[in-house]
Amino acid sequence: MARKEDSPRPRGKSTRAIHAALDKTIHGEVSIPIFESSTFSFPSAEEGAERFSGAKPGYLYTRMGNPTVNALEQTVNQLENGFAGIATASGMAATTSVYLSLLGQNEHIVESEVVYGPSRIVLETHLSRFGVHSTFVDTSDLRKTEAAQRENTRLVFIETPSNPTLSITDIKGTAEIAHRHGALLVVDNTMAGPYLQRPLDHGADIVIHSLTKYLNGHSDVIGGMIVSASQEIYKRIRKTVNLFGGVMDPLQAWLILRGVRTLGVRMERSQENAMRLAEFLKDHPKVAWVRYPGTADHPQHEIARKQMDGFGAMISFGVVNGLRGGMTFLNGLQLITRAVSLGGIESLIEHPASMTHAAIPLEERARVGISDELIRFSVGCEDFEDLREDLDQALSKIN
Ligand code: LCS
Repeated sequence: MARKEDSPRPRGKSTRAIHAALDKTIHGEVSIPIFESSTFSFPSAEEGAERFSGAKPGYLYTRMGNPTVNALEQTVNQLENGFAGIATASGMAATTSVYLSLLGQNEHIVESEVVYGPSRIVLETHLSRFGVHSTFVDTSDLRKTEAAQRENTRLVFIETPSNPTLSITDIKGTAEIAHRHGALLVVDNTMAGPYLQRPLDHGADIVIHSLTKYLNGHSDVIGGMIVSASQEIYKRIRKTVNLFGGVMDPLQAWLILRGVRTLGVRMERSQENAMRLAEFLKDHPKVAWVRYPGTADHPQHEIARKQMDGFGAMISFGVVNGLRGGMTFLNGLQLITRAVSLGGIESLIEHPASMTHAAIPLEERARVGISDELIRFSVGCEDFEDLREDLDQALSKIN
């Protein structure tokens, strides 16, 4: 159904997730077609030149834009209330494209000290080779973000909730600091997703996603997205992505579009499971501690309440007997799947210190709270009772 431009109020987020890609249809299709075409013909030589100069709209070549990929860009952009989206081959392609677009030699970035491991490693070991300077701080403390600003700071990059410690950073407060120092704020919104958190509404300039997670939701595709708040930022990043070439292909976009349509129901269901399981784990004698933004003892619970529509479906916890207890527990699970990644319809569980965050040196992991005993649990949409029973029987194996 075509969008009603004169609609008196913005559509709700579930409606947008379902309908945004189908604003314009060709034959009344209800699922977007997969445009598997690497290039697009021009009706005349003059029109080709006009499309290349930007004087006329129209597709040119799939690295620079494709209707199926564009439908996904439009959908995520509408969910994030942005100016425009740029789809990328993976979440890491989104992150590195933002770095490469907005950082140069002798320029500086302030980043959350706890982020998905590779987002940090790529700055420390690769962008550093090109003269980019980085400082990693606990951005859940705004005073630390403020103190880390330098005259050449161009970007502040936060991940909230953070992977895997689930720390929450105040987006509005961080945006004010970044802007006062002439820097842009980038938020990696992968761990919450736009159904629960829309950073641009709180003053961020750019949102990035690993679409591999909640937006796709079925653990079958890799993808990324960059949503910009303004045309100027969008144009700078679009140029870089087109030139460096880390773009998404149409089949990838179509699969993710199919996943996005159920975003609302998946988020509601997995979040409800997570809230109940966090309570269950807290009371379990074999569990040493639990971190979930929705419980009142989470150190930034009040900020989460202010800037999120819900507390999400990720839980971090430690079991008794440290690493050995954790390994016994993980090996004892029969339903919950031992695998990295998150945000799928199925529950996934992993051990960050030896898996997703293993490339960060031990002392640094310990300093920032990625302890050897931390277990990261991405709660899925299964029946609560089955998840509870599986956790319970695996925990009972720890001695
Ligand atoms: N940002 C966050 C917060 C992530 O968790 C990930 C991947 C990425 C960016 C990168 O996205 P990708 O290139 O994989 O699409 N997180 C993963 C994780 O926790 N386990 O496996 C991958």
